[in-house]
Amino acid sequence: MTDSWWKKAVVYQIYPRSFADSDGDGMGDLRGVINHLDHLAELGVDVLWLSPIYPSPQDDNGYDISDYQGIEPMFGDLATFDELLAGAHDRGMKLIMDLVVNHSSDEHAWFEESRSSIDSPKRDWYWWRPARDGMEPGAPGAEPTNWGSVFGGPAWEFDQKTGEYYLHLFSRKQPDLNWENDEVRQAVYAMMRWWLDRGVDGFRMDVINMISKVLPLPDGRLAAGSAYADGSAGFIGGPRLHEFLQEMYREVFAGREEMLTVGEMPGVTVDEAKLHTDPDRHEVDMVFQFDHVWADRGPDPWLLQRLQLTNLKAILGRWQAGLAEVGWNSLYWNNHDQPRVVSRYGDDSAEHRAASAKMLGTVLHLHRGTPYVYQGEELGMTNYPFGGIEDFRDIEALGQYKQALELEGRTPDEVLKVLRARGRDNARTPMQWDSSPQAGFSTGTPWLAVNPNYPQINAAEQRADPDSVFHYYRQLIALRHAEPAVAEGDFTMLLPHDERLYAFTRRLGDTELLVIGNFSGETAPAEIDDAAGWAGAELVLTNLPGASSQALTLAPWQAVVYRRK
Ligand code: TEU
Repeated sequence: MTDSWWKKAVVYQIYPRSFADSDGDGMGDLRGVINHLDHLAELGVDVLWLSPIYPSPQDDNGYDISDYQGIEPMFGDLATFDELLAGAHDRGMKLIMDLVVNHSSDEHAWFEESRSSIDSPKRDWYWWRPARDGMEPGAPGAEPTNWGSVFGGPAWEFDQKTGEYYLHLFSRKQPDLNWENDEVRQAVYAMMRWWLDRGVDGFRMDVINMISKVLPLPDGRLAAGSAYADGSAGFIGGPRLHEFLQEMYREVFAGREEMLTVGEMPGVTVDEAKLHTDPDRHEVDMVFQFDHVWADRGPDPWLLQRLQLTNLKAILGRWQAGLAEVGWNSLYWNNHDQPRVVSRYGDDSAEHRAASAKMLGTVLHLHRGTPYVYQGEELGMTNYPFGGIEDFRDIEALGQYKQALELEGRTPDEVLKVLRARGRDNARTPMQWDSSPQAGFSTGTPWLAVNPNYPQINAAEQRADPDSVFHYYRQLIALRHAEPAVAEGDFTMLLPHDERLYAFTRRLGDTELLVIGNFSGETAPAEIDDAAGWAGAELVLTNLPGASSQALTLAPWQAVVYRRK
């Protein structure tokens, strides 16, 4: 889109079921979001992204949609939604919706019709296939391909009624829509236009790089010790993906220049992302890539691997360089699928939590790209102290646990260790508003337990404390708005081999910024070539003002941003 207002914007992600509960049923809702719009306006964010609020059986917390043009009753109704949209717009914030169209719910009318018979006019709207040649339909191993589902078990569900299987890359309640079918695509575009006509400002597109499948659907590679194959070569960045996104642009976005579109693309490469985000190609404004949140993942999914800072820098540096001239990056540490970054790449101990949360925010927000803040990140919220599997609610955690134990010979201990550190429920515990019971999230019993650290970590306390993570995030966001070099400047990575310091410069015209973050609990000198040239530069921002007397030697978890002209 030609008007790139989103280059200086910051997006805030709301996970509605965990944000604020206005009616005491333990589940967040739209009225709860309305009640807290001032918190978001005070933070200074430009755009709100709402995770799915459509009618849904909630098998995957709303990423299984049974009606694309309505509101889930437990979240509210369309009138409340319109009020929320107006409330955001009144405060100068835009609002984007989650678009989940790789799959629908199995309870969507489209799928119910599709599964009703082999001759249904909507049969071809989903991926129906017979059993593997010569095998008994429904028998173990007779699935049309050997693909595993992301949430454990096979990616195919046998349907008794018609004797065929349907594809579900995620849960069996999330059948994949068949984007080869023109009617499917037109139905999706019509639905998108309906929301835009209602006033929404764009979409975050769920796993949008999986909508085009390789034909015929190919078997995947089966790794030693896994029950099912990784089929991703058959559906990530498939042959018609660019064509579909360009068609969507023409059918939905052309002529609506103020929109924001961000495609969630697990496994996308830099080269592909450059094509997707080249403004002249009219696909999407930016993509979510995953390389930097997979940086602490080894070949064995059930073995925790520590982050190597040099690896993180190599990854993000590659993305910065790759999209420097053409295209645009999105920047995130957190979302509803990731553990809390302060617990993951920082230090969530009482001593270093606030400093490391601020340092991580600094490094991210000073990159070139559009930063995303996930609810609670602006407070430095941490992972939850999960015990056994009964503490988890996430379908991914439960499904993967079952598969690992039942089919892959893993022990509960080794799997739980990884789920506690990396599981998605870490991000999904209720937002911590104040120190009243249930952190002010709900007067009832929250659907997922509140983190017991809420008396120490909550919004009310941080809004009143000028040194809090909240006020530091305010400053970061304000800096992007005020300093063009943050939004527009070029990016140069420094110290690629340093295991403690993350350092880079940004330059726009005569203005140059130097950003350094200490990813360690040790004091660390930044041995950059041009150290002398930075003596006397203006210290624009630091998370540890008392520690900054020694220029370019950083205290544990310190971050500094210098500016010179
Ligand atoms: O997630 C896509 C995705 O790839 C996830 O599988 C993610 O990588 C993984 O869960 C990390 O542990 C999107 C949504 O963000 C997620 O919440 C949904 O469950 C999923 O799509 C299906 O809609």
